Amino acid sequence: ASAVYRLQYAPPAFWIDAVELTFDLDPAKTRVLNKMRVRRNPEVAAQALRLDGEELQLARVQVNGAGTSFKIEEDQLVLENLPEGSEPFDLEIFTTCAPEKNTQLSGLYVSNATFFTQCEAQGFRRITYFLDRPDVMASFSVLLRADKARYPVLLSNGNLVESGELADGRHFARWVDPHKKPCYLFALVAGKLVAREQQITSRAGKEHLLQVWVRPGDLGKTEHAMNSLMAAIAWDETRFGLSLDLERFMIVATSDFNMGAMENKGLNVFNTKYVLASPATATDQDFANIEGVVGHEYFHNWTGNRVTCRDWFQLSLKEGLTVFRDQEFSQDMAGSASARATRRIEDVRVLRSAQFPEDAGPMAHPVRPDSYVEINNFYTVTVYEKGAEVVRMQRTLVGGHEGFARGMKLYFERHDGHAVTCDDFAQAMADANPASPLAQHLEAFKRWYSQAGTPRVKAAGHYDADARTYTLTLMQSCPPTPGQPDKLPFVIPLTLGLVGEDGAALPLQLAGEAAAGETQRTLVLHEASQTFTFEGVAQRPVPSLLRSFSAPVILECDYSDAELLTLLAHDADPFNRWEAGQRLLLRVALSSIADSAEQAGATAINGHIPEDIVDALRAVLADPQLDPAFKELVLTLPSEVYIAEQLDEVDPQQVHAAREALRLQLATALQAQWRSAWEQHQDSGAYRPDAASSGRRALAGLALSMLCLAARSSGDTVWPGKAYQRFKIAANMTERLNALGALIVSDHELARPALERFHERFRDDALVLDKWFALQAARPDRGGNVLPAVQALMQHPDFNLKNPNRARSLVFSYCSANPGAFHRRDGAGYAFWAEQVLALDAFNPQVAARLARALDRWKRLAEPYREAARAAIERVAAAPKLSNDVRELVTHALA
Ligand code: HT7
Ligand code: ZN
Repeated sequence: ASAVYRLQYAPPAFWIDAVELTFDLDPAKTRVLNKMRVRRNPEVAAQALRLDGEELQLARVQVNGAGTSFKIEEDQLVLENLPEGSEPFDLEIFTTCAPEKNTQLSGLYVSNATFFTQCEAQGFRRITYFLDRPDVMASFSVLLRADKARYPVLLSNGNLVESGELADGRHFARWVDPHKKPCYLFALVAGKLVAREQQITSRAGKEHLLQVWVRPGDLGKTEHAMNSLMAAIAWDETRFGLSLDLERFMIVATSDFNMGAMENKGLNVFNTKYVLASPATATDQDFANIEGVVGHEYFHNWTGNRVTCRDWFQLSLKEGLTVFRDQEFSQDMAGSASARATRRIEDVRVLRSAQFPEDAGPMAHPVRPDSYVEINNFYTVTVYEKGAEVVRMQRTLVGGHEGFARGMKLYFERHDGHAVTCDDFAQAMADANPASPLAQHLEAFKRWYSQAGTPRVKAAGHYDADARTYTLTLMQSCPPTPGQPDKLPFVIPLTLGLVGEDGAALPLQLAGEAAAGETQRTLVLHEASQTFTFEGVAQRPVPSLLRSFSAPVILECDYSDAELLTLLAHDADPFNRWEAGQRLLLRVALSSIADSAEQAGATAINGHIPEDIVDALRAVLADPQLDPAFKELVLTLPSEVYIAEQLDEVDPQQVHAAREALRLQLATALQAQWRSAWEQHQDSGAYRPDAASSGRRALAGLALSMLCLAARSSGDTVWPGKAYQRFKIAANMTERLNALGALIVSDHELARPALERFHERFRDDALVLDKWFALQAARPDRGGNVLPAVQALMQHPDFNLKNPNRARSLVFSYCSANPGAFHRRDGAGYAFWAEQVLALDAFNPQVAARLARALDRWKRLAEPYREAARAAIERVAAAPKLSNDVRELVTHALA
């Protein structure tokens, strides 16, 4: 397949104003009658109508009620003899498809005897012939007909306008969507489902019916999803004045889904993982994820559905903005300033451990890509998470909440009901805030959309004690990325403070300014190098730069350990307090790796965190003023991926060994504090998933695993015994999994019976079984034992590669979340990866392509890993039959 280019965008030659779809649902052969009201686009030269279609059986085509000539060219139905002029005409197409054979889970498919659709990005063409592009927006009317006993519930977008009985035990339902939409937002669901219902009245006084549809046994696990939906609706009304524009809003859960969820208008389809939760079966993380994903999909109702993308290159227009909105929502739901900061740290951790590597690898692409072969490969952390940071920077550059709200208002005034571009969004933000730095630097700011790669900002400060000035020079650069050897400067909002050695927040007064007494401000970098001089600086400051991670950049600053310890102890910005701790630990990890590299072949690495750093971490752990969630983050070492990102050549085993050694040192050195942390943060009362309670459980969980780890080296059996006991009597899944994880991480013999009990108890709960598989795939490797265990689990009766959640729980957990076990010197992990990519690709290319990304960064691996990784990728590339999805990725990887 060939690439599509952003600059080749051309408006459609025809519009489809309205579509009436009739489905006769049958798993083996579903019949689809598609009646469209079509007209020529007067702004485009006359040409043939080319409709997209994939794996469809075509039975009939009629124009204005009469047969017509047509051609099939590749995956398009081509109609040349259409009425001329601007009058609309009726085009009727009758096709069939086979939902039960649809293993790709794109288009119309069957899961657990229920019909579902997934149309984004290009799944609608697998249902009927259509102009499958987001800038063609039509009114949809949908008639569903099916056997009533097997499919008692028939759902589609919009309002149910009619339903009733038909002959032969069949029934029907007609749904009309009051809003025009692109076909990627179409959905239908039919099966045996039940709903939790909630009637709400909006602030505007309108009544709405909310429904969460699930399989009958799952109704008891829908309360949190419903609460999250109600909270999201209220939040969007309060925060942005955006209300629900439908009488009915439905969420439906399916256990077979390629991604997390889908924002179809009024009928969101969700992976069960992001709907179902009970204290006994879901962790705090699951509860938080549900809140975030329910919010995300709901927020798309405005950012994505009311205003949609002109073409798929603009994907971040809806995804970056909606991730930003869901992150803000989750922060607001977290409550306290400290809990908000914790959420921010968590989001930045994802960005740095997933997006930064993407931006530095073969798949690096701008937030608004310039070309693609398979659009599904561009649902990436760059488009989503970096895209959200680009929106966040715009908020900073228009002065915060109020300026941003003004920009959003103008964006909707200008573009409601239209398909637009990332430029349109930034333009609205700037126009609504004409005096802002965003408006001043708009063209340069938009390089965040067009240039790939993570910028580096090098900071150098100089304090002149006599003049009481502090001069800060900031230099930016960005490494080359595929197809973009040279970069122009970015516009970087850099929020900073100056911290005195005594911990005081120093005033920030730039040369020539009147004293305002502010202790935090945002500088706007827009040149390759800029110097700022602060006056009236009474003592030597430690610069606290990039507070709250004000831009997605790598900040290089030659901090001494003492300076970082000052920030860790005193910075008023919780993000930078955490960051200082991470910098200290990263530095130690990197020097251990360098030492072990010098003693070639060394496998045992001793943790050597200097005593003053251990003391500082001890102080954090023991500080009664600090939130438990924050402590847990500070005491968690940088991930192996993040450590590896700092190296030019990576020996994953060395990275793993270095991190393990530091963990063991922290476990042992802080035993007394871990003990108190465990004792002080025991749950009492009913389970609540709020940020404060989750934070306590997170710290208790980390403490328990550290205590078990320390016990492992001392031979003590008390803590593993306690962990096993807690595992057995745990009051909720978070505690149970934390206890089980502590036994697994310390490789204690009690892990085996615990895993057996866990399986026995939860064997009928698919989402909990996923955790059971994931735990075993991500366990620490001892002498190469994880790969054979994973291979054995592939034969387990509960394993099923065809179910994406199960595949992710075992195969992805091993290949992507367990570097110490995956990167084997014998290359067997990579051979397993190649086998699984090919096996998945035969029936579900989207999922296969996700797994294919696990070896993106192979070129940085040291030998013997690099050669083995290359061989595995080449093996995939040489497969006789490969999807476009996987082909595009391996081609980039080998380029
Ligand atoms: N907008 C949704 C994207 C999505 C998707 C894309 C490709 C293939 C399958 C998919 N399922 C959902 C999800 C979201 O960002 O809200
Ligand atoms: Zn989204």
